[in-house]
Amino acid sequence: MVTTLVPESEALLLEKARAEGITTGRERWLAMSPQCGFGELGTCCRMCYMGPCRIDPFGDGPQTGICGASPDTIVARNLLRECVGGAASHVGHARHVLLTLRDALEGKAPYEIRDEGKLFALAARLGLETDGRPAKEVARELVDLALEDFGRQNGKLHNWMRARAPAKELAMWEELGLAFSNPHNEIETAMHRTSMGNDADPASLLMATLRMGLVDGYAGLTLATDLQDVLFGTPQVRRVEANMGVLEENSVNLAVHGHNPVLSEKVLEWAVKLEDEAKAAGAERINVVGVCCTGNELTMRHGVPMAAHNLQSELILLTGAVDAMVVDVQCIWPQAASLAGCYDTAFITTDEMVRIPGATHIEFEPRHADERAQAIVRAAIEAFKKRKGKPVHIPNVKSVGLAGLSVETIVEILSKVNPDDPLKPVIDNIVSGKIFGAAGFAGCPSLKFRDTAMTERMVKALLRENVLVVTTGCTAHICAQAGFLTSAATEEYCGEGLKAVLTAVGEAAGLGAPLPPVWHMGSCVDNSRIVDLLAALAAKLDVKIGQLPVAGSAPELVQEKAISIGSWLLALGLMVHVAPAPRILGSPVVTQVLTHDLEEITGGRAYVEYNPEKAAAGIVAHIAKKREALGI
Ligand code: NFS
Ligand code: SF4
Repeated sequence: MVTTLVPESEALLLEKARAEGITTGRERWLAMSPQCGFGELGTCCRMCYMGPCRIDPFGDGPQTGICGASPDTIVARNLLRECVGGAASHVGHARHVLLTLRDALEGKAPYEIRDEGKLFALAARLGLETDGRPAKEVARELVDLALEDFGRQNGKLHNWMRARAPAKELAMWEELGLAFSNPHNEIETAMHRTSMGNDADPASLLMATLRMGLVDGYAGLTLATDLQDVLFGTPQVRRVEANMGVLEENSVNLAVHGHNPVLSEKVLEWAVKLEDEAKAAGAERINVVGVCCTGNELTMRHGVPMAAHNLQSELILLTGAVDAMVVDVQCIWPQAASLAGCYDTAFITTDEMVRIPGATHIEFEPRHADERAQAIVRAAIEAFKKRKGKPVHIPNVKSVGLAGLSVETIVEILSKVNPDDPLKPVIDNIVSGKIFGAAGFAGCPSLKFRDTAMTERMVKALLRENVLVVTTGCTAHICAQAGFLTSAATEEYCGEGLKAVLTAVGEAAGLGAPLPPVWHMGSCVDNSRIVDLLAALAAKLDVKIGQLPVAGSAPELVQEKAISIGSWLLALGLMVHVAPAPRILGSPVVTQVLTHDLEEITGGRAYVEYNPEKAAAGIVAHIAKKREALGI
């Protein structure tokens, strides 16, 4: 019997759903169980219409597909296609931000450069002349370099990767044939490669998977984060609130959900500008709250409350207090639109590519951003008028915490300890063992692991062992809700060494309290910030990232995007913990390579463990091994 830890706030809303005859993901998941074993093992092939083919894992039935494809081929092809799905999402996101910046520079979209410092720093890394030049001129050249990456057909190295990848790793990737030129070519080739009758060699398919991880890393995550900082500003530390209790009964509650700050920044801007209209409608104010990653974007840059992670995107609607949920791309459950229809909630889709039955569509393109954002905010005010005076069920729970820890802010905080060499105190404390190591927690909340609090228990177990934790994505929401982004968490959960370091840094930085033990570094695209931080530490020690005493974890894997981000981390040489197992176990070769042999090639290794305490212990053991190899 597993002890379930459904938070009280969620339990009440789930009960409300049952009473109202509404199903949530939980019921749909139970109805789906047991889930298909062939699917879980990755040995179901649908690449052609002689199939679908599936491999009998017990050895009695077919051991190859009708065309003779082995389970290794089938699994490796499926994995690469998952990776393509993830990379395409992030590359699409980054390209959208890029085109917005281009349009803004041409005076065609109402956005401006908010962070010239970041622009000039990036431009310098890309080899552009910056001295004494106007920001706009430099930005135009920066945009051209990024656009060139999407059109190049001469096979030359991707500009952004060349400028942003750590040198030692880039050299390794070029040697291994993992460097890429044009992300769109890679995505096309991967789909071509995996279609019926092409690549059947698991080794070559796995290399393509790692290369797709790099496409995600540099043409997706890094490009998106870099340009978002230029357009919207580099995040600064701020105090934020989290959980569904941030909704306000008497305000217009406008939830932004999805990923792209090009939309949510404008919605926030107009929510402030149109506040008087909300007041005229009888509301106290307009309360913009964040769901999932676009929530993290606004949290990091403006301190907007983090209302809900992905799994709570249904629950928050059950409160009846959300006047509008406006969504852009990725992680949006179609069910949310139907659920919104049970209340006075306006469910608004905005991207031409994301249409959901039951939703109101207000197409949002950057060129008409102001006009469309006003329409969205006004739709929320109209919905509030209908909802006003009706009972709502806002759970009385919220937590507080610090967010906004971009690499720039972390360096700024550390420079209070050592102005000349900000990273030195971290390195010294790693060497002394006070900080045993660090772990990056990214990804989603999964129904399969929420009730046993997989993420929270892993984080607690690691902090006890003096492992510092950084986090992004919906995992950051989980950590915020658990109270991990606070000074109190340092006192409560950290081992003595880590506690001492965080206390000293907190004092030096003028917080008057310890620094939190879990650092909120942003959205899922902001995993690029984590890699930047690791790259800076590795460069200082003159080692590869894979030699550092660190590991990554997607403790509650849901999305294909986690597969592509994970592939980037594996290419970088990191150990990546994941649960549940990726769909590879039906292939002895793929399983062996990803969990063992890869360590000899890039240094990376996938590690599957479903038990939170054991998973944390596995990470600690890995960190210990890395420390030993470094002689510390
Ligand atoms: Ni990341 Fe963000 Fe959340 Fe998971 Fe979805 S919002 S991009 S995929 S569910 S963390
Ligand atoms: Fe079956 Fe081969 Fe077709 Fe896949 S490609 S469905 S294994 S025949």
